[in-house]
Amino acid sequence: MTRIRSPKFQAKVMNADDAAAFIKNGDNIGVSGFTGAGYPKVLPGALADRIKAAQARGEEFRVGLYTGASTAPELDGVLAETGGLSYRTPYQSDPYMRNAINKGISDYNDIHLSHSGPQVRQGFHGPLGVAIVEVTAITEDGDLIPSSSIGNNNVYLDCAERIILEVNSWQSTGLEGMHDLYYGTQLPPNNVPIPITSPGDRIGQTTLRVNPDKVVAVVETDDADRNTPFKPLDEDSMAIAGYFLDFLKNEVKQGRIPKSLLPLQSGVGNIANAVLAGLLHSDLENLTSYTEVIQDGMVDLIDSGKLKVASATAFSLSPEYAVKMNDHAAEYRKSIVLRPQEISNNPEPIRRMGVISCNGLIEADIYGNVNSTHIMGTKMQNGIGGSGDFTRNAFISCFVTPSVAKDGDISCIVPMVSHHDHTEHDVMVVITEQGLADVRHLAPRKRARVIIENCAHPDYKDALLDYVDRAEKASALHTPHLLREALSWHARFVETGTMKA
Ligand code: 0RQ
Repeated sequence: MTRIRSPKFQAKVMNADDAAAFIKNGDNIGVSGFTGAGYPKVLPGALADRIKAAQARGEEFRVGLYTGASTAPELDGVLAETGGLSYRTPYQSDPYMRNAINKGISDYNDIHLSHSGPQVRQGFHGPLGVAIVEVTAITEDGDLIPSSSIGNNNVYLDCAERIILEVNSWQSTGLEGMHDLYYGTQLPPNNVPIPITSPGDRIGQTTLRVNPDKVVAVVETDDADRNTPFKPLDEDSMAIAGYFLDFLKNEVKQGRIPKSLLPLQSGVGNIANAVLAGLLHSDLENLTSYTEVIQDGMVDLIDSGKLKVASATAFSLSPEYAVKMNDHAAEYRKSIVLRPQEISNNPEPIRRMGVISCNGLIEADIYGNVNSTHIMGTKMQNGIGGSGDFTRNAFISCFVTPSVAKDGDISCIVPMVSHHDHTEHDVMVVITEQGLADVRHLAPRKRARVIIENCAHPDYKDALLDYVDRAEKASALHTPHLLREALSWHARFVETGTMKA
């Protein structure tokens, strides 16, 4: 049966090249896609060709790209490669995109994921010319069944002047009913409380609304989502996961959180996956998750019966697990809710439900400040993503990282972070393969000792302890620092290729 059940939309079916002709130089484009899920598969390539053809004629053709979060080479990659992206927001992680950002070819506005939709809706970013949104199907009534991510799709569909839909028959029809689209949120001063008190609460409708008069083109595809397999769990990831799980169990033992924990948020990547694997082999039960992305480990937890319900905005699955999800989506939708990112990452339910957050970092300093985004303080890696939304509002906020990077030449625990994403006021627990620092009740001087003793790599421990000893002797301030020396660790790496003295 056709996925385009409304005759009104069938009349607008065309190929990707013809659809791309609706995009003009200078447009801001709001595109679906969150990690490797639910991004348009064929339109970006057709747009890239259009940009390259204009460049060959010596004409300017540049567009601004708005997404849910990072996407895939078929979207960020092909467009960034042309040099035709004037602006990019929010999170990205594509090598070509990163290069365009760090070379100053594309302006990057690294805003919190929960802010990105409302800011577009409010008009802070100017008009949105085009929305390009992948959907699973279009109903008889002209409603859109979302695909493997929602991200900012509701906002882009509401705000764009022109809309191009990609109907992807690779996406499972079993996804119908898994999504929860909340249209109650309005902009200030008309906001009302978001009625979520438990991760599985459904508060909206299962389809995306769209004004059919704004739809200029419908394109069909059957290309698969692009997801990368997870690396096999290494020793360091397993050690980090072990410390995190021991910490959670002790919180339960102390009576600070319930036996079923509190809703868990887990960042992307291998350490996060190791944490989920650790939960699978633990005796914890009746778990819930209020997070951004559903990873392989969460699917395993659902299969085992340990995870009762997971709320997110997207899947971030390996190819093997994406196929499994496609085959069994109708069953998984009993325990998975996909929401717009302005809801999945909204501070209000995160704070209300007391989420336990766990995210990766690039470096943490001895006082608990965290840099999640900038290599050596200047080069953009990916972006803040949802880490700020969750960390700032979590009941317990945790960060995980190997203690060293680049084969030990860089210590991820430093005297002072070279860029600030999460302040000491928001960071409660830091975990490396060396151990765990719970700094919730500690003043800065005590925090420094605990972070160095528990988290720093032995190759850097003495130098860090020496730094705090001398900083404390030199000044009796609340947060002792030797300012001239604080960032010299980074300078040393830039000059010599290692932070080792
Ligand atoms: O470099 O790629 O050249 O090998 O940084 O580091 O160890 O592979 O770590 O993939 O877990 O990413 C913070 C970037 C960690 C991620 C970050 C180098 C290292 C490597 C990547 P190479 P790893 P991960 C929900 C939450 C922000 C968004 C977020 C992230 C590369 O977790 O983007 O949390 N977080 N979202 O060698 C210099 C250091 C370094 C360093 C690592 N101290 N100095 N280089 N590297 N530490 C998800 C979403 O929002 C969708």
